[in-house]
Amino acid sequence: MRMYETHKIRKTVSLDGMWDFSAKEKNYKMPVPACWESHPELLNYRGKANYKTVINIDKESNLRLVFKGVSHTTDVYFNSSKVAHHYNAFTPFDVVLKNVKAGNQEISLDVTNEFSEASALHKSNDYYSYGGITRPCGYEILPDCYIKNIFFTPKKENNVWWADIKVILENICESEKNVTLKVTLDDVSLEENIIIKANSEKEVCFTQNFKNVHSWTFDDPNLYMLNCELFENNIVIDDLIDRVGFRTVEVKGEHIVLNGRKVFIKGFNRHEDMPEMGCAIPVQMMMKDIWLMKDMGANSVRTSHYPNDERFLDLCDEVGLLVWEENHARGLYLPDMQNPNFERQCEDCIREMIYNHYNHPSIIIWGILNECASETPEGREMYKKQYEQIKSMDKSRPTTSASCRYYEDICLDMPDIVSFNIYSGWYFEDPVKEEFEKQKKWIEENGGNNKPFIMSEFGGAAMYGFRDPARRKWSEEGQADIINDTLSVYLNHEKITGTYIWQFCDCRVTEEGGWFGSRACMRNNKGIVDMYRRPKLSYDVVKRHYTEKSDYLD
Ligand code: ADA
Repeated sequence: MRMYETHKIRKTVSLDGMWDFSAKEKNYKMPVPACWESHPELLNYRGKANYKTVINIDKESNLRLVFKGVSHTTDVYFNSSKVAHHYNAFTPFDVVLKNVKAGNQEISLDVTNEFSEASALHKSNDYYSYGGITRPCGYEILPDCYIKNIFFTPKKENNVWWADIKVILENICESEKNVTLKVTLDDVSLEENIIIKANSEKEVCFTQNFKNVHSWTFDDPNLYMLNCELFENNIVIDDLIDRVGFRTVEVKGEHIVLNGRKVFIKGFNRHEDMPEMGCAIPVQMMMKDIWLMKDMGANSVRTSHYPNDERFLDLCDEVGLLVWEENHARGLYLPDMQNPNFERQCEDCIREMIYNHYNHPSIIIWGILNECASETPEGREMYKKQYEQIKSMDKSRPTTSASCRYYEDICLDMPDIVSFNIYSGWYFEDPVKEEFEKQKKWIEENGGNNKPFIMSEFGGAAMYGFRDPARRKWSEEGQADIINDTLSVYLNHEKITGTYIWQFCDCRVTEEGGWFGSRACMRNNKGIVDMYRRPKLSYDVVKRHYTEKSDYLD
């Protein structure tokens, strides 16, 4: 499920493989993880389906079922009893089942990718909501008392690295437990004896310095294994290993500061999408995307518009690609935000995103609510709640939101970083610099002054292979011109601290909802590479600009 071993003690079993699958009153075998749209009879299927598999447990045990992503809504059954309901394709969830008897056990998932009022975030949109168990899944055998999670927060004091380490333990049995927690990182080992009441959770906190570690930076991404082990009567009963890095990210005036140095973010927006595979992207293709982005000189990726596969985040940690990760919400107007499920579904998404992704050093920004109703007082309340929720879970990273509510946004005082999506040369006719400066002046007068500013989306569409000496819109030449004109201004403007090109690769869009009118071939064609990752003419333009621009501003 991850790019490194997360347990050496706890037994973990992958459930990736072939599952029994039924949809449209037919039975199939379906690979997991995969989107069902990969099957020739389900290419456009928006509906319900069922997945089943059987596991064998050799002795009575506690089980933890783990699903890293099911698109987009599922009810999980264990031997016909419903044990979980989960909404949102893009966040992981788990189910703990106590005292499961030895023998065969059936796991069954009813899954739907349908749009209705029940789904406030997955809806007809400028990307595709696929169906299926689209990310890895598995189960674990848990002892009665186990390590539920670890939160690692690095900090630097007087030139020495420190970290706050919070470990969450859970006792799922009916009696009190007396355990010892041992945490090891590099040459440091910490230990604590803990009494934990029946059926309860306990937080164990350490603050520790680490004299011999090296910083995680995007040009030298040093990673360390954080090994937590739990002992009962001197016998190890459980473990949880996470991988961490020592880095700080701060906002200072108009700058983003990584490990004390002002950085310039050169990024791409990326959808998790590929022909044939939909959003269930294999690791080697994730890596190819990273190679391509890095080849063009990028140092960052924005996970537009939802939390990403943890393996992708692991790879970003490994190669030093900075990540803006955001909750799931794109282009929602006030009536969409007033869907009775909206607030709860956003809250769940943010909680699951931060709870699971907190330790990735590559994540330097939490984003929310891309292009939502930030121009309305009702919308402002929801932005406020979401920023507060993020800060209550993580004070160590700045927040932002990509806005398109030009001259109307009333939320610019709230995020740490102001971000705007401005499509000069595509949706906007005015010259790039004038358009930006007009908007920036307004932003500064309306709550967004003295904060870093990120150009979070800009670009234009090009159909791969449509070459046009007249350099018109939709041609590769036309796109290359837009990218050249915008990057020439944005990379050299003292008021801009980062750019995310819209977008890395072309992506499939939903057919319903009128998208066909502006999205040739049912795709958003603003990719610098097409959906097969073939470079368009603008590839070299980005590469020239991004590689010439330094990562650091000081
Ligand atoms: C918006 C939106 C993107 C995409 C883009 C476009 O800025 O945030 O998801 O739809 O517009 O291509 O128009």
